[in-house]
Amino acid sequence: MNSLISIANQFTSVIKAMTPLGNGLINDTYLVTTDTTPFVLQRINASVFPKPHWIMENGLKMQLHLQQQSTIRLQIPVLIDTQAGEPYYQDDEEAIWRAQQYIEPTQSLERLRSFADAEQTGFALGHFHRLFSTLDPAVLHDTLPGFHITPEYLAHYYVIAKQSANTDRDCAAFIEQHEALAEVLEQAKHQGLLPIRVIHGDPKLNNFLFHQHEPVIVSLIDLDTVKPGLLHYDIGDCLRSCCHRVADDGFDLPLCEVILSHYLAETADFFTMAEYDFLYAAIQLIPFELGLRFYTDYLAGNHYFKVTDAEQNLRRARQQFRLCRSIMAQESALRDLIYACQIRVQS
Ligand code: GN1
Ligand code: MG
Repeated sequence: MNSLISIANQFTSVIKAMTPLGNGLINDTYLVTTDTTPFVLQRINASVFPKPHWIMENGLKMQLHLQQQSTIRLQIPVLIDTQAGEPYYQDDEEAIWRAQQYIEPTQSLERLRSFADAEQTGFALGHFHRLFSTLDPAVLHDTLPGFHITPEYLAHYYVIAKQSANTDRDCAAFIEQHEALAEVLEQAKHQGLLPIRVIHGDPKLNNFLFHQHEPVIVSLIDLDTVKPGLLHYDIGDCLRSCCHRVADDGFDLPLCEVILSHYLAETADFFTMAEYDFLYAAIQLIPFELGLRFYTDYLAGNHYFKVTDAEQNLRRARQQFRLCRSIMAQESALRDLIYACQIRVQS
């Protein structure tokens, strides 16, 4: 704790308390209470992000871009300099720490409470994409190379699986049976069918901050993976987290329809025909990809995602694969739903 406090002291002189914040699986996050404004302090996981200072450089470019936008309906947390005027602090072990604005009064949800929450989530993701649709993605660093490149996760899985004795037959069979999925978005990207845009990278439900007393989203946080990519990674990730029914790992179509229609209402004027065409593929792919990532990490000894026990990543993988099965079982209804949303926003 002593050293934590000395790190927080790099950003402020008076610290009243420091408490762990959120449920992130990668970085270490703390809420720092001071005698004035509280802030969020994070240690960036350098074994995941190869060049942590790029995250800060991207953050500054995003802030500049937002200052030029006229209507912004989401607060994007502002980075806070160290007392020495630096954008981050590097400790004796070379770990990078950064501070940012704590947005309140807000709460983050693990489950959507209502269709009104679903409307908000769809709108907020669409608004984020809209705000950054005019920022050239090439000006941003790729903070996490290979992120959401499913064929690379698959190739890595096969290397790890060969060396591991812990094989889970169901997971292994599921991956083999559906490995063709891995190519779909990357192929479309390489063929130039899907445009590269600025993406959030990790828009799962608990990264949307809802107002504490009103059913309104005020912020979208966790901007480490904002970088060039496909909107489809984000749409797939948002829907896999929001529409995941925990009781049976089923995919909730009515919630999906509400999220997607509010998302598309916000993005319709720049969303291309091909982007509509690949929506189903994305919704199916991202749970497959996350299951593959969890299962590979389980086989490799749990070095990437934080775990509480050695089997947690295996359980997480099974959940994602069940969710993926549920999506595939509802393919035709989901395709109809996507088409209905498309027609609605285009008419
Ligand atoms: C990781 O650390 P957290 O929870 O924000 C992961 C996401 C996964 C998510 C699953 C950089 O995000 O891709 O969807 O866990 N982030 C990274 O809970 O790998
Ligand atoms: Mg994250």
